[in-house]
Amino acid sequence: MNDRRIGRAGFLGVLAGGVAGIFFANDLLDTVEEALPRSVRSQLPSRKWRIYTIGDSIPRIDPQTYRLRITGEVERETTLTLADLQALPQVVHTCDFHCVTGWTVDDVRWTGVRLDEILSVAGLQPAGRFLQFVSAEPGYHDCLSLEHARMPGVMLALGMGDAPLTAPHGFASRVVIPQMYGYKGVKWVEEIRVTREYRPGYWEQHGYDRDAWVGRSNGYGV
Ligand SMILES: Nc1nc2c(c(=O)[nH]1)N[C@H]1C(S)=C(S)[C@@H](COP(=O)(O)O)O[C@H]1N2
Ligand SMILES: [Mo]
Repeated sequence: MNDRRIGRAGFLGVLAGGVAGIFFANDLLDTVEEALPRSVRSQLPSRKWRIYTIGDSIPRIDPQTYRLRITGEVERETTLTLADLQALPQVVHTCDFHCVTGWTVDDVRWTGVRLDEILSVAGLQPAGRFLQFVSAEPGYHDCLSLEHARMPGVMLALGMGDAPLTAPHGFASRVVIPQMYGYKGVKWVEEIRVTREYRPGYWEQHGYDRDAWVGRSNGYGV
């Protein structure tokens, strides 16, 4: 597989091969959109979420038993409950959301916790340079440098709009990186591993860029 420029067909081909779940909110509208040339489609008003999983069901996480583990290059491996996360300083950030396959949702209001706040609970070791986010969905994970984890708006989101995340959108927590495509934003996060080396994420193992800059990666503009 071409490792730099994978078109929409390539992405969907991989999805089909991996029996991924795509749940369309409105199949008819999608079909119409798909039939249009990309140049026209990109001018349509926005638009709606597609819910993605790599498995065949949506993980259902119990708020009472949910735990986030902070492991690896930290001073103390730490386990946080949802209440612990909610007790950390909360931030709000509104930004557009872009999937690399070409769909966008405008003005998403995320609420959550900056990654540095979470790391400060466990204490970073100097050798730690990357954060690997591991999903409760088996097989899905991604990785981010500490430098990129400190960009504006980057957070572990607990809420979308005025409400907690819904299960399809990643309850209890998901990664938000406004500057990068959606595949970097792991849903159903249950572990943050601080690592010395970059560990390529699920889509990166299928040829996608590790730094998924919106508009500059994978041959897509927005
Ligand atoms: N665990 C997990 N996280 C994931 C995915 C996934 O399949 N599994 N898909 C990613 C991709 S490609 C996108 S575009 C967004 C989609 O977010 P949504 O499902 O809330 O619309 O989730 C990202 N996070
Ligand atoms: Mo995506």
